[in-house]
Amino acid sequence: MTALRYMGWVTGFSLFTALVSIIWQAFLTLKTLNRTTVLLTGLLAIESSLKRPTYEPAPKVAIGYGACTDLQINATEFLNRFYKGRIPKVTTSARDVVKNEDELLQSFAYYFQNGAAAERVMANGTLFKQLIGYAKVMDKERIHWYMGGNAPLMAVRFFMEGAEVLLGAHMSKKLRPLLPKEIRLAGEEIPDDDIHIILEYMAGDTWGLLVAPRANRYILHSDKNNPHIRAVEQMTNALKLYQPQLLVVSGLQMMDMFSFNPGEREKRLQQVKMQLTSQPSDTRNHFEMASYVELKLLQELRHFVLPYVDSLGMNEQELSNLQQVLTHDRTTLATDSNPRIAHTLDQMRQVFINLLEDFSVESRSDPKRRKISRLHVHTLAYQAILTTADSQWKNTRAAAAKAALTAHRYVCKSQFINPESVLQVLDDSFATSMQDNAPRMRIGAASPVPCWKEYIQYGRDLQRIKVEICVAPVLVCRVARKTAGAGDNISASGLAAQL
Ligand SMILES: *[C@@H]1O[C@H](CO)[C@@H](O)[C@H](O)[C@H]1NC(C)=O
Ligand SMILES: *[C@@H]1O[C@H](CO)[C@@H](O)[C@H](O)[C@H]1NC(C)=O
Ligand SMILES: CC(=O)N[C@H]1CO[C@H](CO)[C@@H](O)[C@@H]1O
Repeated sequence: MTALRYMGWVTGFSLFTALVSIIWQAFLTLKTLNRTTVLLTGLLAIESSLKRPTYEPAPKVAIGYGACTDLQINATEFLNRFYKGRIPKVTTSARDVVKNEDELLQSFAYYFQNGAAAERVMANGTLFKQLIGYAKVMDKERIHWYMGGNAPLMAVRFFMEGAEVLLGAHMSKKLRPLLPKEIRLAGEEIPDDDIHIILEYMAGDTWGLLVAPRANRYILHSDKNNPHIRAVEQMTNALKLYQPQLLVVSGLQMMDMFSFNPGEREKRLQQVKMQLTSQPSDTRNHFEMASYVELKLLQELRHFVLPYVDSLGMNEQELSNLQQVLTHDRTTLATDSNPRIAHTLDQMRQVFINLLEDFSVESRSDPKRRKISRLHVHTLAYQAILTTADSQWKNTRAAAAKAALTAHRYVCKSQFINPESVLQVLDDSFATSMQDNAPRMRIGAASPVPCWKEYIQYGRDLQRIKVEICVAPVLVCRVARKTAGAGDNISASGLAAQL
């Protein structure tokens, strides 16, 4: 009897604790939901400030170079079907170039388990065709064909933001109709476009014992056209008449050394330099970074491209890589896919300083050099934009907000943002540097996109430059639908807001 009563008491108690815990959970969920709604409302309000008055002419933008067809496949489904049981044991080394199946599987495994974005050259044409053949026998609904290439994707985004657009690219008859007809093309018609195989995975997708820590993609290409950036000359000609406010250079990561005879690549980059230096000073030049693995190519970019641009766009890995090249003349492989804001900001300052120092040393001998005035870094969790204070770049805060909203809309594949589909990644506040006593900024209802001004010192004689930095939280999509190409949309929407 007493035992029964005792049991009843225990059940009652556990029922009570269960109830409390449910209510507590609900309270926490509500609190997060509430915070998301607050941030979303704030970001949307800032975005709406960007509406261009109708009497203002549309900004003119030009973008090079190249185009391709993207073949998007579910990575784990593809590998489990065609490479079942062939998961490599040692996955500690990453490869720049992939020549056979074993190297492909090793290289993929490395990035997959780090959740890091990768773009690799397939130096084996036979294997590349074979992979496309495999993809074609998969269910039609399981594979997707898109227009690809940094330049066309950014071009469409600029067009959607109301800009007038000139694109420098050779394209086939099949690809051209996928581009809005209002976008002007400088380039020729070619019989076949290059294809890029995009292996996409979500956080938690598994291949054997490997688990992806976050959503990302692994891209393989074996391009015949894009490495030679053949549209450069036509574009340089078209630019003489077109005279854009913004010239964007992208797609140079396709210039892998296997596509060139010695010395040939430099000649092509010389053409890019000529295009950049022949722009009047009121045309702003932007370079969109990408995943670069070859140190020599990065060194060539430092010589032919970086000195002649005003602005750079990149993700967190590209930032680390660029910083390593500028300060230590070496490259890094996969880095932390979710770096702290303080760390990213310090790297941005370092890159900014390095570029300013290069400028102050060499601008006397080369009057065409440009002084960097804008850096945009996009990560999964936030957008950070640094601009020289009082420069031509306007709306830095709104540009960061716009980029953050674009990131969510793109990855969730939805224009409408539902607070319930959002994962909160950032805390309520962050340090602005890893240095001791660095000021902290709050992200909240009062300031969904914190901005501040600070001085950056550079050079031996410690010159100072005033910059503005804005950080916008990304409302991270819970269920990523598409990650390849997100960077192009994000960078272009940020740039469009600043013209
Ligand atoms: C290229 O790939 C094919 C098909 O997988 C393979 O038979 C061949 O050995 C590879 N070539 C090289 C040089 O690895
Ligand atoms: C790929 O397919 C598997 C199931 O076959 C699924 O669990 C996984 O989430 C899918 N990944 C992507 C990126 O769609
Ligand atoms: C969310 C978003 O803006 N996505 C766009 C990215 O760019 C492509 C074109 O390149 C558009 O089709 C998407 O709608």
